[in-house]
Amino acid sequence: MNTALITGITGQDASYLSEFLLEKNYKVVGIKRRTSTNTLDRIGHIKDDIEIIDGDISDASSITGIISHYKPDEIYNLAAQSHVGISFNQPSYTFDVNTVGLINILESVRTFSKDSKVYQASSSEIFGNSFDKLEDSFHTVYYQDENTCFNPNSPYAISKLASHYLVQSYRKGYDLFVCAGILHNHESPRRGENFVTRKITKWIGEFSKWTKNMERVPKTVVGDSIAGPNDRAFPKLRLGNIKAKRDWSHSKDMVKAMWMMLQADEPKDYVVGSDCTHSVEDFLTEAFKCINIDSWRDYIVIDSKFHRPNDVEHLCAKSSLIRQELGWQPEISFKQLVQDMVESDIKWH
Ligand code: NAP
Ligand code: F7E
Repeated sequence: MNTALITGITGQDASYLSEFLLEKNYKVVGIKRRTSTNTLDRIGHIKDDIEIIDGDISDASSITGIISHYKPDEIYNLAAQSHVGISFNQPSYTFDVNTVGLINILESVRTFSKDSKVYQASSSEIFGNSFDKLEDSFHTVYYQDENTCFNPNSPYAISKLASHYLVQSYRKGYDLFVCAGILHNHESPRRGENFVTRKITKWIGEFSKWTKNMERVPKTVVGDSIAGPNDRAFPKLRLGNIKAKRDWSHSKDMVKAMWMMLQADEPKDYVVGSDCTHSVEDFLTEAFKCINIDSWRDYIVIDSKFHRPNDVEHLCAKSSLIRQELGWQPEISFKQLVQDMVESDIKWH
């Protein structure tokens, strides 16, 4: 039985990856950091099938102890301060977790467990606003692939780019099986509530509950709220840059790519995504359609609080390399993803 060690076991991707690896009969060991409240919600249904151990990737002794003890066949480094907006306010912490954390893992592998294969969660954010261009007589497509220049513009992106180069350095320098997946955005009903997609679907879930027994959906505005019957009001959804475009996939599809990269003959870095891009406005259109509202602009407010000092305006993967070389294919469309998230948030509230 193969052993897989997953850092960030309480996160979105780790929950789907754990389900995927358990199906494949792996022994799954997950590292969970110390928190004052319970963070096992996403893996509650499988927690008895996983070995969960306390640890923090920013603490070298903690990671060395774990890796030298388990000598795992595969290590998936998913732990991160993963919020781009927050990284502007917490840059050193972001580096401690996202960059120093990886050094702790790679040093432990190099010293105590040279045969462990390591997957590093890189990010399309490392491209920043850089893209390549494909033109034919009908379309112009702006995309990022393995040859696109890196141009990171947030502390998060810079911490992930430093880690990306660390992967290449340890692979070349020490002949370790280490690879990085440059994953574009991926979401699910388990997505953290302060990322834009989940923020939208969670609001829709709460709004649907509020309007449940009303004859028609209200849209009269009083200040920044929507006025309902009997003087009741519901706050509008507050958002930042809704023109930004992202390549959104389902997390379930992405965790398969992570595993495939560790089954390859050679360690290599790949760009992964759906190869389609949508704006936050498109996401709003699709999500509000699920509750039969076309005029979503009546229900939102643009709030400068959610604007970033620097934002990435356009991300779109060109993931032909992983599709050709490893046979990876996404199965869940953008529309299905949005529906899955809205339905789940309506059920939940
Ligand atoms: P997520 O839901 O935010 O999960 C991050 C996990 O890291 C959580 O379990 C968190 O624990 C844990 N963590 C944070 N600091 C830690 C520390 N010091 N030691 C140990 N664990 C720590 O992120 P995700 O969406 O699943 O993403 C997984 C990885 O892929 C991340 O590295 C992210 O940066 C990267 N990535 C994500 C996307 C995306 O669109 N989702 C795209 C590209 C790359 P708590 O539960 O206690 O907070
Ligand atoms: O923002 C805009 C925001 O925070 C998407 C992480 O998983 O993917 C994720 O990073 C876009 C940005 O994700 C709000 O300005 C508008 O343009 O959902 P997000 P992200 O920054 O793309 C990458 C690939 C990762 O690696 C990261 O770990 O939406 N936006 N209004 C907003 N964003 C948020 N969070 N909240 C708003 O109210």
